[in-house]
Parts: sequence; C-alpha cells; structure tokens
Amino acid sequence: MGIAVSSAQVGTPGRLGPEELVNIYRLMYLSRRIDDREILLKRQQKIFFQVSGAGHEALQVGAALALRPGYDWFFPYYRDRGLCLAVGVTPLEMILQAVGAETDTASGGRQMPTHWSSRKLNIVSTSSSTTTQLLHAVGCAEAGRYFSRHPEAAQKAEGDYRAYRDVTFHGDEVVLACVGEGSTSQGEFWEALNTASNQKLPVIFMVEDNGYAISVPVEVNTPGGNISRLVANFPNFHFAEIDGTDAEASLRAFQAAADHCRAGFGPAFVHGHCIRPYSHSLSDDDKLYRSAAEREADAMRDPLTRMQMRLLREGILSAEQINSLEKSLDREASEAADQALKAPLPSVANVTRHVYSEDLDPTSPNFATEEPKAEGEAGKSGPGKSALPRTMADLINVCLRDEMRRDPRIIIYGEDVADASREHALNEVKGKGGVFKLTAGLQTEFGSERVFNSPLAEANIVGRAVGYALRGMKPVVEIQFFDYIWPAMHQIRNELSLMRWRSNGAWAAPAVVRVPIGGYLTGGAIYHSQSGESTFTHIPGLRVVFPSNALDANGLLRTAIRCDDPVLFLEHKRLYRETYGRAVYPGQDFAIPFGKARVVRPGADITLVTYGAVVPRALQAAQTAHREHGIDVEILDLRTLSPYDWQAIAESVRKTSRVIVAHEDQLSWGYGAEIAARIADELFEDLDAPVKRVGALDTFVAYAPVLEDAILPQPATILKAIQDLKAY
Ligand SMILES: Cc1ncc(C[n+]2csc(CCOP(=O)(O)OP(=O)(O)O)c2C)c(N)n1
Ligand SMILES: [Mg+2]
Repeated sequence: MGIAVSSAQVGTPGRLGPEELVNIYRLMYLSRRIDDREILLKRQQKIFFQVSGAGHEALQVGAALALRPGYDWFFPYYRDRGLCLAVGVTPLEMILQAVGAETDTASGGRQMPTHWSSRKLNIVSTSSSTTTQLLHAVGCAEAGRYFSRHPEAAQKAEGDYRAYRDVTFHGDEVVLACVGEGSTSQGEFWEALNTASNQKLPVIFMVEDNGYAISVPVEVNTPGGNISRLVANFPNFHFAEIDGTDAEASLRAFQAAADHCRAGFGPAFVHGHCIRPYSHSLSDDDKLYRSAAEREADAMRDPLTRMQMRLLREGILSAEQINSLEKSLDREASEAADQALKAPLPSVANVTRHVYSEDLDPTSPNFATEEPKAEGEAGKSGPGKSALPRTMADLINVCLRDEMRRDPRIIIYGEDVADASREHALNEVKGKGGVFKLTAGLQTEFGSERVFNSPLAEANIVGRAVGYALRGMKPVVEIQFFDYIWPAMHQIRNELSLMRWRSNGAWAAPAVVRVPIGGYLTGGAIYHSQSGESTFTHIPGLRVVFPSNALDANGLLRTAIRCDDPVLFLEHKRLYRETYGRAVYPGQDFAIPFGKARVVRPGADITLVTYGAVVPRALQAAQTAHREHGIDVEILDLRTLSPYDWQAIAESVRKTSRVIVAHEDQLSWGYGAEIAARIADELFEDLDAPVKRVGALDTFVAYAPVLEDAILPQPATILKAIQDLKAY
C-alpha cells in the first residue's frame, strides 16, 4: 500500500521555522546548481540536451513540501527539477538521465533529461508532449477513488494482467499535475479541467507561468494574458494565484489546495507567476525576442536571491553560513556529475525491451482455448441461454459482461456507452448502451461507477485511460467511430503505446480501446466509413486486433482485456449484425491468442491474406473462382494485425507460390504494403508470380452507394485479382 506518511513534508501552519526555511533554500539552490552543472556538461558535449527549472524553484519546492512522496501522485513536466528534487529524486539520478546512462532510473537512457519517472516516489513517466499528462493525472485520481470505494478490486489475481499490476491506494491521496502557462492553450488542458471539476477529483493543477512558451509571450496563448481569469468559473475548484518566486507563499498555497482536495471538495488550481532566467532551453536564446529591460525586470525577481535575502534579513543564516552551505551544495552537484560520467552506457542489445510486456505474452498458448465450450454447458453459466448463433455485436457485449463479472478492475466509458447517465430514467426506459448498442445493459448491471458516459472528447477518453491503467485498473473504453479517433491520436501514439518503453518497463498503460471501423454501410459516407488500421499498426507498443466474425471477436476481446499491453480493438460496423460469422456463446473463458491466423478456406493455387469485412467478400470471390474457373484459393484471416501470423502466411505461400493481400483500406501505404514487402523479401524463391494487392481506391468513401461500391473493394475486384494472378 505504498509508503505510509502521515502528513506533508512541512506540515505546521503559521510561520515557517528556521530549519524549514533553510531546507527550502537548500533544495532551491541545489536545483539551480544541478542545472548549472548540466549546462557546463552540455557545453563540454558530455550531455546532449538541457532544459532547466531555473526561476521556478520556489513554486516547485513549495508544491513538493506540501505533498507526500510515495503516497500522493506526481505528474510533472520537463521543467520540474526543484519539484522532483524535493520529492526525493537525487542529484545523481538527475545527471544519470542527462548522460543517458544505463543506470538512469527514469528511462535507462531512452528519454531526455528531466523527463521524470520513479515508481517508488509515485512520479509517473513524463513525456515531452506538453499537457498530455493532465489527463493522466485525472485518470489516476479517478482510479484512486475507485479503489478506495471498491477495495476488493485491488486484490492481486493470477491468470491475467493483475498478476503484474500492483495496486496502492490510501483514499486521501492527492494528484499533482504540472504545466506551463503556454501549454494551457492545448485542448487537453480544458478536457482535464472538465472532468476534474465535474467529478470533484483530488487533482491540483499547478500552472508554472513564466510568461513565455519558448518565444511566444503569454498574451498570445492566453486571451487577456491571465489563465486564472479564464478558468475562474469551473465549479468545485479551489483557486489560488500567487507569486511563484515566493517559496513560503507557494508552500501555503499548495497546503490549502491539498486540504481542499483531501477533504473531497474537488480539484485545485494553483497559478504561480515565476521567471525564466535561462531561456527556454540550451537550444534557445531569449535575447532574440525579449527586450533587455524585460529580462532585467525578471532577474530582479529571482527566487534564489529572494530567499537568500530573507535568510540574511531574518538572521537565520549569516553570510558566511550561506557561503558554506552553498559551497557544500556546489560540491554535491559536481560530485554527482563526476559519478554520473563514469556510469555505464545502456546496452544496445536491450533497445526493444519493454516495447510490450515482458511478463505476459498474449501470443502464448495460455490464451488458447482449444474449442468453444459446448453450448449446453456454457449456457448454464453464461449470459443468455439461447443455443442460437449470435451476432458479433452480441458476443462482444457478452464478453464485456462476463469479464466485468470476473474482474472488478474493469470499467467502461466513452460517448453514449451508458444506458442512461440520469439513472432515475432507467425506471422507465430501456437505456442506450452505445450508438451500436455494444454496451447495452452494462451500466444497469454494474452501476454508474463502472460504466459511464465521457464528455464528447476523444483525447479525454484515452488520456484518462492511461491514468487509470497505470494505477492497475483495466479501462475498456470506446471511441464512437474510427473516423473520430484522431483527437485521441496524440494520446495513443505518444502516451498509451509509449509509456512502458520510455519508462524502461516501470510504467505501462494496458487499456483496451474499442473502435467501430469501416464502410460497406450504404450511406455511411466519408465520416462513418473510414479505415486506417495501418496508421496504428505502425505504432510500436500497441496491439491491433481486427476480428471478422462473432466467435473471434469474443475470444480476441477476452485476450485483449486479460493481457498487459494496450490494445486497439477494431470492430467492423458492417459485421456487427451480419448473418455471416454468427456463433453460439463460447463460454466465459473462451480466448484466442494474438498472432494466430485462421484458415477460412483451404486451397492449393493462391493464398489470399485478408481480415475484417473483406473476409466474407474474399470467400464469395473464392467460391466463384472455384466454381467458375477451377481456381482453388486459400484464405487466411489474420485476425490480429499487430502482431500478425507470419508463420501462417509463409507456410501457405510456400504451398501455393501465389499470393494476394486484400484489405478495405486504401491501397497505397496500406497494411498490405508491409505484408507484400516482407513476402517479396523473405519468400522470393517460393513465388511463381509477383505479390498482388487489393484495396480501396486512393480516395475517401463517398455517400452515394454507386460511388461507395466503386471505391471499396468488392467480391468482383477480388475475383479479378485472383484470375489475373492465376494467369500470370
Ligand atoms: C504538444 C507539443 N507541442 C509543441 C511542443 C514543443 N514545445 C516544447 S516546450 C514548448 C513551450 C511550452 O511553454 P510553456 O507551457 O509555457 O512551458 P515552459 O517551457 O515555459 O515552462 C513547446 C512549444 C511540445 N513539446 N509538445
Ligand atoms: Mg511558459
């Protein structure tokens, strides 16, 4: 349950004592000296990047001392050296990051310096992407609240991801989320405030306002130049706008903010005005865009000088004592640098470690259920007693229900996924349960804490899922249409999929993102028919699943939920309720491992590699080819696109020597390009003809059915490819 600390690092109200003031100065000064030491190392080309916390130290140290390391949670940004130092990251650990050492505890040499991470201290891995961390902080706070209300969910369990996801919670922890004033322009800032406010979450948003975002002054980013004025009407917040160069004012502001959060009143917003004496980073020179007068005015507000003067003025330290304290801290910084420079460099052999879970492999036979259970047996325990074959939509819904019954860590949210957000309505109405009804009845069975509507904001959905998942929860979220996944792309590419690799295995975000995808809808048009799976298979760290029938959807979704990697689960809308591919309920433990293709139709003449809604179309084409032209096509349904079953492809191509890769997505730069290239590379000797591809025209999907038919590959298109290839 984490390190039990009963109070903040500096707890007592009233005036700070001499020791506390000296300690604050020590932390602020040491933070600055580590920056100075790194700047020296950068000039000597011994490190490769430097960004400093200079000018922010008072605000940061104040925040840290109001909170509890290893108990509260920290989502810092790249400027938070003073914060992390005061929370407990050591100077050596900091400079190990700068030199990119193997022993860099934050990332093992994978991230730039000041991209923090410490499991011990509850500092979650920082990315360079500004603002994304705020939504993680929101999800993290939600998870803490969930565990405190459902402590049984924190139990360890064998046989799925929970064996590797330790849970700690206390019930009154606070989450600190830090951001620069320029980054408050990002939509995700507002999306984070939205949920924190609405759900009264214990998140302290700390805005470190140094007046610039690289060279862009605050009034360009923030209408009126003051973010506090803009956010003032968010309900449930505690607000404070302070002089962030005054350490005591900062500490007090954060103590009040933490009190508000711990009492359950809601989030807090602490806006500190600080300075930026060292330009944006060592790659920037603010003399290019700031007047001398402005820079001088900033320098007059240096928090270090301010604190030093106070110690002298109040007789807490003499000039000699300050001198000697500073000398010892200088020595500490330089010794840390000397030691870090001797550290071993990371081993090149390990570069792909932690792209995916090292502990739980979703391709392993552990996830293979040989056969679905007999219906009679499954029907007794599983939801729905019908022995009739059921649709893909049905068996996805059933899988979600089964898994939620089994695992209290699973929560579901997204746009319209609840039955009714206004619960009292459920006394008289049936409920919505998703625009495609895939989540129907789940809120009614599991309650509004486990199944709920999100705001209409896709980054919010995925960003919060990252926060939930890194606390050990299993969010299974829905993006309503693939066409609208793009606002979440930043979170998917830069956060969800990267969390494990960039933290060298310390953190991970094994969430499931379910997404209805694809066309063939007759009238779906441009914005309800998109494909685009190869954009996501190109992302390391993400599993991409694309079932073509009800049974596969059920078994693969179960694996997606039980595994320990983030999964993009693509559900073809056209297949949801098709007659093709229906199946009887396979039982509550039916699972299919990732990376195992299915032979839909064995054949001797041509291999046809495909997936999704092209599977039934390919089958139709293959049947015609056989009946009318005597061509025997073997169809492989890949089922999962990342990983994919290379072995099955290779075996089949060695047998047939002719291969087509067919998909619904556009031809150029599509998923087939990669498979075709690999076949050409590794199976060249086995081929009797060039590798052929079938895909949509390189355009968008139109509304008029006559246009849609021409744009998307049809059975006739596939048949023609089969005939052409056989004739080659
Ligand atoms: C999403 C994103 N866009 C752009 C950048 C490049 N960038 C890095 S820092 C920065 C300015 C941030 O300014 P602010 O939020 O005020 O923080 P400060 O650096 O001043 O502390 C920019 C544009 C980035 N890292 N992430
Ligand atoms: Mg700034």
